[in-house]
Amino acid sequence: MITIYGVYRSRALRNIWFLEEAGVAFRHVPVIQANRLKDPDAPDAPLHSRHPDYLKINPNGGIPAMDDDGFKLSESFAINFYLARKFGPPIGTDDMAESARFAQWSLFGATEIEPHSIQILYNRVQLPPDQRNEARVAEAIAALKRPLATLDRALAENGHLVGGRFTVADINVAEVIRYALPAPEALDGAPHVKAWLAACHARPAWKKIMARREEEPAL
Ligand SMILES: N[C@@H](CCC(=O)N[C@@H](CS)C(=O)NCC(=O)O)C(=O)O
Repeated sequence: MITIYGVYRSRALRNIWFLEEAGVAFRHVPVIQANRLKDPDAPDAPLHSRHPDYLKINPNGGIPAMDDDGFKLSESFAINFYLARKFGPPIGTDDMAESARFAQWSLFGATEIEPHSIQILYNRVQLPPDQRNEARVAEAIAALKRPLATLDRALAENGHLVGGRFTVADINVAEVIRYALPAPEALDGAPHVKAWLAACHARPAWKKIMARREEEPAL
């Protein structure tokens, strides 16, 4: 059985979304980010990303991680590539060219989008208000213009990134675009991205995991 380590309020959501879309039963261990705890070393602290027991699963100490009957894997996108291969279509694939396209779009998301979109999340939502910096948000919005235009052109064709259907590529890229939503103006020049993201977030699997995320203690 597959175990996913990591709370819903983390990149574990990418893997949980995949599994829900594919209808795969899994075990969930809600490892929390150590930096969200007041005292991670307290004896009653929940299992967290820097706990020695968790470092045996992911020596780098980030969430998510996966264990599939003893096969341990970290890195959210690597886990989704594994799941895509293991469970195949429609969310994954058996086809080498589609697999390569999954990697192309996911790495595009990880390298061209996430470094900027996450600055929007930090500086509009996650940092304490006195540490937020609007100049960083403006820089991020400017830096996102080119990759968002590329994504917009790709989505204009048929509303999906690979194979004309909803796949792991949509999951991985939608998850990094989501970080930009605290600055909705970032998507102003990208109508197809907006429509695609709304369709991704209208999916029953997404609604289900968002409901579970809301139930999770915010701390
Ligand atoms: N590149 C990694 C990033 C993992 C990561 O940094 N996760 C965050 C939560 S979303 C985390 O674990 N932060 C707390 C920590 O590093 O201790 C991935 O995509 O899995």
